[in-house]
Amino acid sequence: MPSRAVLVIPCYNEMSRLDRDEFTRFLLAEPRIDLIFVNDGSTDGTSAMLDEIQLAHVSRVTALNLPTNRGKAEAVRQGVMSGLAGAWDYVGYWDADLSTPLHVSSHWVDVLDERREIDWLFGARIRLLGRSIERKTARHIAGRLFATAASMTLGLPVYDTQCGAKLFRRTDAATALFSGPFLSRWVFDVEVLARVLADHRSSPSGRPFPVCEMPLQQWRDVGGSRLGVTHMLRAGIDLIRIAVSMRVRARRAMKRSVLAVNPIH
Ligand SMILES: Nc1nc2c(ncn2[C@@H]2O[C@H](COP(=O)(O)OP(=O)(O)O)[C@@H](O)[C@H]2O)c(=O)[nH]1
Ligand SMILES: [Mg+2]
Repeated sequence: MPSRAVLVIPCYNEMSRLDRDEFTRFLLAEPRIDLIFVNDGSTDGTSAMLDEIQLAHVSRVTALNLPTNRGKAEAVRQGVMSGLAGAWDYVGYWDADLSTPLHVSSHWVDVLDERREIDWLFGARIRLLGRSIERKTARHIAGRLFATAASMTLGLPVYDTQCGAKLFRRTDAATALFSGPFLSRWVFDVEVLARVLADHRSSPSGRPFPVCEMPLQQWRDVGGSRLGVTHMLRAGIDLIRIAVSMRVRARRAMKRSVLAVNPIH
């Protein structure tokens, strides 16, 4: 039996941006991949639009509604929890503006099928000759600064934590990872990596790190982003909060292992 996957699409006031025809084409062309749209308390007609899409594809599309706007992290988390509770082999999340084309997810399902040692695939927007990564210069620079800071914070050679396209294997570890709310509304992908890293360090099996970044052939900055300067400042502050929480968690784990070795203290 072929593997089945589901993509969570977080939507906040996406009525004018959501390319309904493209989603329909994808559903018809790719029977292995279903969709869960999460309406993040939108105030435009997003909710009604998602209900219509769901009605047109009842067995393939779910539309969840959050009554108030909770931010991308919580919208994704709610959708992912619902995906993990289903029977899909792989769960992912994908930005509604389709900056990363949907057909990429088909290739990623094949990769997870073939490479059993990998649990996570992250899209990476790397500008190289022969690829089409279209990003405004200011956003490219801000994005690269943030990505470098995130990589240093995590101590991992990750290139692009913030690409809105991710797919992962449904495992108990993944379920645990999404069971608690994220600290940050936007840079939760860094938290996801921090949690995967903590899991990996605590397992003595010596297996390879289970995350693989997938350089994209094509990515375009779709207009209408509501991510402004204040969000970017907030992202910086959130990165510091994540770094502090990683330290606290590592210190606690170290204390636990010292107590386990030397129970008298
Ligand atoms: N701006 C914004 N986007 C949200 C929110 N909740 C979910 N999203 C979704 O997050 C994804 C990325 O949003 P976008 O504005 O394109 O951000 P950018 O591509 O990082 O500039 C889209 O699918 C949005 O619909 C929210 O509270 N605010
Ligand atoms: Mg976008």
